[in-house]
Amino acid sequence: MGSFARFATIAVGLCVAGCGEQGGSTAGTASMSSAPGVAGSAAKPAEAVTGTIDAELTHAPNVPPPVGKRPPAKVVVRLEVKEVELPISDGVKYMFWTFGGQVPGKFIRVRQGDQVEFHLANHPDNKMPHNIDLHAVTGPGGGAASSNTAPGHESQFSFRAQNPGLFIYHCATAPVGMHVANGMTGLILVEPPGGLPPVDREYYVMQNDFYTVGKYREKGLQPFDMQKAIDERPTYVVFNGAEESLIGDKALKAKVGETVRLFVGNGGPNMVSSFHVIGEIFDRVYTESGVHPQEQVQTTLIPAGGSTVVEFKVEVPGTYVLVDHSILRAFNKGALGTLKVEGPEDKSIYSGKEIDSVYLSDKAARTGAVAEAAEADAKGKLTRELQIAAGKQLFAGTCSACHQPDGQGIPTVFPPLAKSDYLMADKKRVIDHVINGKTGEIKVNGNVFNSTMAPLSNLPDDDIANILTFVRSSWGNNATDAVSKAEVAAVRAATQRPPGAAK
Ligand code: HEC
Ligand SMILES: [Cu+2]
Repeated sequence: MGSFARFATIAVGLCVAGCGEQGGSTAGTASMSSAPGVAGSAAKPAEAVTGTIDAELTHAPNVPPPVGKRPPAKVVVRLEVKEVELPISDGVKYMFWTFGGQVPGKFIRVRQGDQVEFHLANHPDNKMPHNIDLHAVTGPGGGAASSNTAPGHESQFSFRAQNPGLFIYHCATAPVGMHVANGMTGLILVEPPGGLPPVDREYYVMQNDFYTVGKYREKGLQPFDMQKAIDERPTYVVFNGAEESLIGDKALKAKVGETVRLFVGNGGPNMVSSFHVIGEIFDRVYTESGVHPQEQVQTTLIPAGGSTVVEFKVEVPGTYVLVDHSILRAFNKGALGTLKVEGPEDKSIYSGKEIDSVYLSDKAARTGAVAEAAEADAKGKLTRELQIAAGKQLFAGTCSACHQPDGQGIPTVFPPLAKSDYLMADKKRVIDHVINGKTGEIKVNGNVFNSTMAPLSNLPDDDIANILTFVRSSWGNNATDAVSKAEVAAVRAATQRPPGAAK
């Protein structure tokens, strides 16, 4: 987004940072692998290691402080594997296997030339053996064979961080796919001597795909589905281990004029990410975390088991949406996060308005009510009030794009749900319209509509029940009863799928 000259300066800056201390050649010949004689490669004799540092590790989206100008050191990394039940979506839980207690694994930041002493602990309450394969390690298995660790035990190995770059680490215990699919991936950054050029904000974002027995947003504790994983049919594709990990209070933050650097990993196990930030153009992308930045990129591919570093200056305030631009993953599997930028507007760059529920969907109005209703339901204590609160959140984005946030619709185009005689006349018919859509002439409060509502059969039964309970009790509709998920399930069960349609 800046002038060409600015990039030239930064490119030189990177070479100074990345090559200067080792007196290597220009950035023009450097590469992430160790080409002999090239700056930042392993071909030179190792620099002397001075002192011992206990590595500070961070949970996403935070990253540890830069290495700065310090010389290579012995760095002690302590990481503990914990098997923990955590939310993956509102009201949906999953038994994650984690490096450090959350997904993704804790961020590790070292300097090229550091001698890393790695301690992998496996918490005594865990059920599984685990290990770690760091792509930053030069040597067979990336550390995996040296770190097989039973619950209650700890392993230790050491390696020299030879190559600069942003590397994935993951568990490589059989069945490997299952360990990775349960969340066992993280990032280790190996900074070049002198460190990366300073920026205003740095964040850690990791994409993963998850495979649950229940469909997307089916509530409760969801078991892992190995067959779906083998078939590469993810139920969830999310950033930082949960659908809402970068939403609301947890949005990434920046101020107008600042440069943001995202360290983005793709832990897979299966999906390749088309990483994009809606409303931004990446000034620089270190494609696949190689040393040569590509410039002016809209969307960048991140392989499974790979990473990228993107940098961009934010110039106008508002909400920027991180997505996997395989776009149904963003809107129907969860691969959506936000960056909130505050500061003065610049109407010459952008005159328009802030994004609304169209992009954020029901997350725009997230209140925690969906999870609350699901928990109450699991205990047999669901009330109509809890359903209304959950339905109100889900209505935003799911239905409001057409029927409008106040339920008034748009004359001649989208019928009103507010004070709708059609809506209130037949509960079963309305459930059927949401599951199966509706085409053709209908009369609402005396006005004729002749259009099409697409089926929303992808929504789980309880979400449809809660939305309709809300709608039938709002804006002058005065239902006194609720719509139950059993009523929705009954309509769904009676629905004939079109011949050949996917189940
Ligand atoms: C993409 C636009 C769109 C979305 C999203 C949408 N609808 Fe509709 N809806 C329509 C249209 C158009 C009609 C009229 C269909 C016709 O003319 O046959 C309609 C009709 C209806 C009706 C019957 C008429 C009335 O006003 O009482 C109900 C009830 C309804 N929708 C509820 C919902 C609910 C609940 C949701 C969210 C779960 C939803 N709709 C999402 C476009 C939409
Ligand atoms: Cu494991």
